[in-house]
Amino acid sequence: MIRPALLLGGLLGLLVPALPALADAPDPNMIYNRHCAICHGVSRLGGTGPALLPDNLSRLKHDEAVSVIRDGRPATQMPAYRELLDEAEVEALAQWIFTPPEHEPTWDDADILASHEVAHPHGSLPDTPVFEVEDLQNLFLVVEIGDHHVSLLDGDTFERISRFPSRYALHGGPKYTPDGRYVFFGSRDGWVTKYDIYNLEVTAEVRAGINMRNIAVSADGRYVMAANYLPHTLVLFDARDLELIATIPVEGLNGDTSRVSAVYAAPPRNSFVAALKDIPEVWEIRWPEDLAEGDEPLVGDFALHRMEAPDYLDDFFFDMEYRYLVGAARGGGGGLVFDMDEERKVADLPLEGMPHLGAGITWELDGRRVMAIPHIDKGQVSVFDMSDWSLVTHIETDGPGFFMRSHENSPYAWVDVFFGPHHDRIHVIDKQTLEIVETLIPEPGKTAAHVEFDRRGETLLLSIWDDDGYLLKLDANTLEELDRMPMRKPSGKYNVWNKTRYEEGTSH
Ligand code: DHE
Repeated sequence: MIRPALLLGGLLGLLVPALPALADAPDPNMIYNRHCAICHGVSRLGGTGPALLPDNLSRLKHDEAVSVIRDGRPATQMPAYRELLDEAEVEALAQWIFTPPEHEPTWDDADILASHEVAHPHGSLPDTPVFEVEDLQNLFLVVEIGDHHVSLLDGDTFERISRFPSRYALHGGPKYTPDGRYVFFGSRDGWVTKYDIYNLEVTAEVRAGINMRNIAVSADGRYVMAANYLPHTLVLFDARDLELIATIPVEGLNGDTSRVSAVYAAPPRNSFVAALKDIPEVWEIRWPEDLAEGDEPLVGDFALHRMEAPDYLDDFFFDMEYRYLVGAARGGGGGLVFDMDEERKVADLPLEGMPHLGAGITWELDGRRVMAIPHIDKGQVSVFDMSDWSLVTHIETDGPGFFMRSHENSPYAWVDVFFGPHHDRIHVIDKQTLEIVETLIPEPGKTAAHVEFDRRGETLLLSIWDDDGYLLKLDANTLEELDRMPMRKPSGKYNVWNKTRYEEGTSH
């Protein structure tokens, strides 16, 4: 059984203190308190603006930080400070936000509870959608990271039904309830947002941590689990109004605490499975199966099962039955297959470098099931036979890739070339011959990445990953261009049907 929420704050220890400011040099701490703290929060933890801590800013380059402080960020509440701060002050501030704070910040149950807001209690909004579409299961959500918005599209007409602001820097796939009515978003800063698609309204929000990786929703749609890097916790919520059920401190059998790389729902097992970055264990948390509709879930209803893993495992891919997990060993030590029923390693996979297992997909090839995964540091897609985990082939690509996608009804698998000089290319792989049959360059110089199919696998959307980007709509069979839909740096797209049915061509 999980212990009731324990907090790690006091145990986390100190980080390297910031260097004292030189005489006459601008004092970024003072500048921050005067100009920034009101939005970005005391201790840089975030408020209406994002948290300004090095780990939360890992995707922002120093020069971008300078220009955001100086010139502001269009379409957000971040104003330009060029009139108020001189160049040296802007520079000092930009450097300082990338410096670890003197004391590692904490986020405990009191903080979680204080952040919790319910705009529309569960069941208080009408059950009939406020818009008309042919098929509610064929909707798409598109995350636009350029100005932190989300668009809702009709998957038949591809008309935009709504566009609404999101928390800063959503990451990972939004997770739908099984009926597709509600969706939960997770932000890098730890915010979990519940959105009612039928009413086009945010219904509840809560901040689960300071630096969060992703969220998962139980197969029955009743629980949401958040995975944090900081603090070292998993946080469990009641999905109805995002009420806190428990904070689970992640501490290994050896006494070390660990960041959580990601948490996944494993529907056939009625459990959440967590990948732990710093301890060689896999955690499984079973949700209660027999709770009546109106019953309040209690901490004791959830069972934590720790499995000792043969290595530090990061980033998971699961077989369709959720018996086996494929994990990447820490530090590029290859991949391995772990049997969660027998709690033992059953195979090593020849995966050097950094496979992106979370982006893996599967399909049938000559009567056997294969899985394919791209690599973040190598121009290669690796294909394995899942019956005996033998290598089928490595498909050479034009550079390291991030995302793969296909659909049961599509003959093709798509992989981008996210990194390196050829990031504007996207490969189309024939799922039977395992050969690249087409390489598209939709917009020379601009990253083309992340594909999502409509529920039937007939039409697909591809992101042109740019502030002035767009979604390219293509015929999934002929690859003919059908439309371009302007979007602000569209990243992931998520079709309700494909996601709620755990379609084989999509990441889970
Ligand atoms: Fe992601 C999913 C980890 C960087 C965009 N990313 C995921 C998931 C994990 C993960 C574990 C699956 C969680 C889920 O969907 O619930 N991502 C990581 C990293 O470790 C990495 C390499 C480094 C990091 O900073 O965290 C990383 N990811 C990025 C980016 O830089 C991307 C391109 C832009 C961004 O928004 O930060 C990015 N990651 C995405 C997207 C998904 C994702 C769009 C969902 C893909 C899907 O189709 O489901």
